[in-house]
Amino acid sequence: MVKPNSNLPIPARLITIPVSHYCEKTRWALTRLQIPFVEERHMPPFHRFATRSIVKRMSSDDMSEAERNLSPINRFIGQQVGGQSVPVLITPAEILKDSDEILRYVDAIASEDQKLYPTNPEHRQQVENLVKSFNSVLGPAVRLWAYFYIMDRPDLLQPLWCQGVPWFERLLFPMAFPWMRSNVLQMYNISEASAIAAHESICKTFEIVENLLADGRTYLVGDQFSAADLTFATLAAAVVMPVGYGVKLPDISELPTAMETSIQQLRKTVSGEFVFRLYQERDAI
Ligand SMILES: N[C@@H](CCC(=O)N[C@@H](CS)C(=O)NCC(=O)O)C(=O)O
Repeated sequence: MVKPNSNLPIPARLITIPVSHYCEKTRWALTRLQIPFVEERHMPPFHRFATRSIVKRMSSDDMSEAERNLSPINRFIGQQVGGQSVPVLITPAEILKDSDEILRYVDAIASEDQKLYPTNPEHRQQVENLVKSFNSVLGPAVRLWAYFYIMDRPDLLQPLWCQGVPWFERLLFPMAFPWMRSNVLQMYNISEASAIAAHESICKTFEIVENLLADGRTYLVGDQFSAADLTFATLAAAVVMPVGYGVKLPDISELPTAMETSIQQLRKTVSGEFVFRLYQERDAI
């Protein structure tokens, strides 16, 4: 659990699944501005119980595409539990239900030199476009690809889902895992074919980022670290496994061989090196 800065008023609550890259994005953004927050980590599916108590139960119109993919029985069970995806940030004034909303909240508090969204309209538009594409294409592709390899390795998944969660959730992992596995495979439409397509899509995004960096710039847009860099670094982290990720990741030698090989290749790309550099400079940017 991340300790709040004791000089500041009531800390916000950040509800997360430890390994989630969308949660990592918000963890980094909040830490960067030293916004006091307490991270409440949950193992899936217990995050849904945690978010249920604070977020109004969703109607079927509000269902995400992932939830629509579930079998009727799993969707029914999910609807009885209610709740929603993480991250969710509860501040004294409002509840923010999406990583993008959380970044904008952070940006509203940030001083001029720490803004994640540039004030220059042209740069801002470029950041908005990149963030949108990373959130909707890269994030889901990375998750699908990584889960394809580790969903049959509870020994690898257990620490990723359980670091810092309440002890009883950790104890329930062996019972919850088989049901969660079937849910995750359905929700994210995971198969060998979709994992191959996801990998292609990851490589395409890496090429786009490499082309942007080709002129020697330090950051993706303008000369300042922005939401585009933050979103790229965190959403791509699972395919390059940089040092400094917010939860302990396995050593890549423990991963299935095909996964390890891909990670080694992506690490050597300009975009992979960029992710490593941003993580290395994380405390200074
Ligand atoms: N649009 C959301 C996506 C968040 C998301 O997909 N969260 C995943 C974890 S990576 C999640 O909570 N999955 C479990 C669930 O939907 O219950 C955001 O950016 O906050």
